[in-house]
Amino acid sequence: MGKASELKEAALHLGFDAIGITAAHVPPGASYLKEWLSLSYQGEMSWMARRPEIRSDPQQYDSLAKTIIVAGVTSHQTSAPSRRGRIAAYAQGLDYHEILREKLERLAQSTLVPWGGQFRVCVDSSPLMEKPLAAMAGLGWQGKNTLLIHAQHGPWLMLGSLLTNLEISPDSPSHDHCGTCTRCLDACPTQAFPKPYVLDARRCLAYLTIEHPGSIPEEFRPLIGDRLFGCDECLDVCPWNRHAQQSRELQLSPIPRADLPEMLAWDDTRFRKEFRNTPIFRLKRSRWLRNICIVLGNIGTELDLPSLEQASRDKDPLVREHALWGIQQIRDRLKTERARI
Ligand code: B12
Ligand code: SF4
Ligand code: SF4
Repeated sequence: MGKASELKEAALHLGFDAIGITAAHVPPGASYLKEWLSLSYQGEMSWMARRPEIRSDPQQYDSLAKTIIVAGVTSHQTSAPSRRGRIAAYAQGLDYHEILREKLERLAQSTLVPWGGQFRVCVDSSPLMEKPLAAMAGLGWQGKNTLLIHAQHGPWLMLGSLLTNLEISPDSPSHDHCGTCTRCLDACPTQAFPKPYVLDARRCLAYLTIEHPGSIPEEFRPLIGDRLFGCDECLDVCPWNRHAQQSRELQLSPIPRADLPEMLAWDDTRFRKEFRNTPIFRLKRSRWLRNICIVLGNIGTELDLPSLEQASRDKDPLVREHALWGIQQIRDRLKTERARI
């Protein structure tokens, strides 16, 4: 069996849902990164703007890299948790970074190392453009929502890579199958796509609820709806979901959560204890409570007012500000409802 086939068999054995191989070249479209940054679409993710020439060229990141093995695990969840407040599918269980990192490490130890190769594991946070590399490795194509669309798993693959100094025969790149579809562009609650295939992160609810550090601009707060963490709108509507199956990765299965008013009363120690090893942990208590206040402002009732009032006296000014907004939203709603009776 050739190296490529051996790698693929080992990857499927480890629970990866997709794997592809590409030479460590600059992916087509990488030059758009500079254009994207020049328009400030990265918002406050200043790490995205650091050394773009490295991010767009894997060999500038690791001069020994000859091959990139890109692998994915689907995060698709077919049932919705019963509690109020939605969390993006990829973040409902344990942290995918650790899950993928461990699998990639095991894949490398069982294949690349016995072949005499060196390797580097990259999951999300390394300066690489994972979607264009995955497309180059034949996993799928970058859709109009900018995500990597896999013919079977749709937009749900979470990606990770192995960079190696070995030469392994590459797969052929995939072609775009979006056709005339515009469902993701039409479904976006904030119109975050200035044009197909381009995302202005500053308008994206995933950015606003996860990456944005401070106060959330008021224009976006009602549009957040009941989203506590991330947004799956432009994934849910993709027709390439039709064959997508529930993730078989048990570590990504949804963890039961407390109700919103209960979490609003948690101190830092409790927050850390409850969310350790999950993607929510890196939000820290401040942003998590900020998000809960917005969601309660959008969907809460009179019964949620006491917990918001307590939060409006929190030691954290970000929490206080958003709690006051939430209270006002609920009161306005109650007033309108009473006027109607
Ligand atoms: C920064 C970032 C974000 C930002 C910006 C997203 C973005 N689209 O750039 C924010 C915080 C908004 C975000 C949100 C999400 N993210 Co994110 N994110 C990243 C990260 C770290 C870098 C992405 C990047 O390089 N962006 C820069 C832009 C320029 O790159 P690009 O989107 O590939 O750009 C291409 C096109 O836009 C096009 N293009 C750009 N300009 C132009 C101009 C013209 C004229 C044309 C024609 C084309 C064009 O060409 C570019 C190259 O192909 C990657 C991990 C990684 N290291 O790659 C994860 C990653 C992309 N995220 C991921 C996920 C899951 C999400 C969310 C689904 C999470 C959620 N449910 O809330 C959302 C989805 C939102 C969306 N529709 O993209 C996954 C995607 C997996 C997949 N199947 O595609 C990744 C790969 C993480 C991982 N390891 O799995 N993310
Ligand atoms: S994740 Fe949500 S807000 Fe962001 S681009 Fe997709 S639909 Fe729009
Ligand atoms: S919803 Fe349609 S346009 Fe958007 S990524 Fe899926 S197939 Fe492409």
